[in-house]
Amino acid sequence: MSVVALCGGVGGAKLALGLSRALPPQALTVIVNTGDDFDHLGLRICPDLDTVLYTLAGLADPDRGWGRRDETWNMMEALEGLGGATWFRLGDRDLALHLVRTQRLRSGDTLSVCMDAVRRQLGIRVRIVPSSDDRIETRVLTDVGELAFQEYFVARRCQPRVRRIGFAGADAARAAPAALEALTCPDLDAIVICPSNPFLSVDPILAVSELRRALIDRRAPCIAVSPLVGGAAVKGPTDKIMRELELATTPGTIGRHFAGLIDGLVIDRSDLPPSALIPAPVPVFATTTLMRTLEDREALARFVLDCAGRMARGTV
Ligand code: FO1
Repeated sequence: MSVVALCGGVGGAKLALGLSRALPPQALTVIVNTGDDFDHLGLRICPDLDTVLYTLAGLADPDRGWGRRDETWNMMEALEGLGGATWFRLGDRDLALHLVRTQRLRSGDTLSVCMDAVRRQLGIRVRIVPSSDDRIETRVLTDVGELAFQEYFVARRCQPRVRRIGFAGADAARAAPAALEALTCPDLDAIVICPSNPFLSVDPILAVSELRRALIDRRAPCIAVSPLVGGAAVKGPTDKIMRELELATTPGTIGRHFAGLIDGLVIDRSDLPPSALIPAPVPVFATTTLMRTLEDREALARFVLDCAGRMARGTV
């Protein structure tokens, strides 16, 4: 059994956890967005990789959606006292990961090697792989100018109106070796696009041409899970960005956004229109996609894998 999940931050990480419990963990490879990554206080920060890592290690803070549980903020307090930048909050325990990663990268490790060492150290058997070991920077063009991702997302709390989203460095970025290998392996059974923000979290992964090509030439069914519930994002600015890009906040938009790359779309029952006919280019499967509990995460994972299995057998 071999499954690949494409994943961004918190929503994607929840389904990745569900998949890790519905599968033999070593059968799952999670390819994670690196467009949010940036250098801050001399450290290399990789938010979506860390959200997936902490989630799969059972260390994620259940409320914040990023960083570690049982966190303390003494370093932040001391930094404030020294007039340092505190707009982007780094917890004391979380800091250890940024220090280890930054030291490894400076010693010549690729991001893939670094994350593989850290996930093994934390006892995680799921492979956690960046989309690329080269730098890709999500740039958000807004009504107040072009913003770096964390400036848009954290400093300005997603308030500016989005006009266009770009991924600096993506054209030259090579796919991370383990990501390309996972997507092109002969015994691949399913590809899952997790319910992350398609525009901010999935597109930077697809901007890596080798990964997009591997999806176009896929050997296994690819199922996308809509991040919308009732036409709204569960968390984050997905529906706000859709409105600002003048896109309908419906599953049809999600299906069209991934046209050519997916074979099925999983949506929440609340997004079924009265006609139940979704103008999506692929078969649509309705279920409950809101994941409140661990059981919800696993149930959605099993549902998605069942859809992929039915598509592979041609029984859809
Ligand atoms: N998000 C915030 O809204 N405020 C923060 O202070 C913040 C700090 C932070 C530190 C480490 C980390 O891995 C993620 C952090 N995030 C923070 C989340 C980050 O902005 C992510 O890029 C988003 O969650 C989008 O995926």
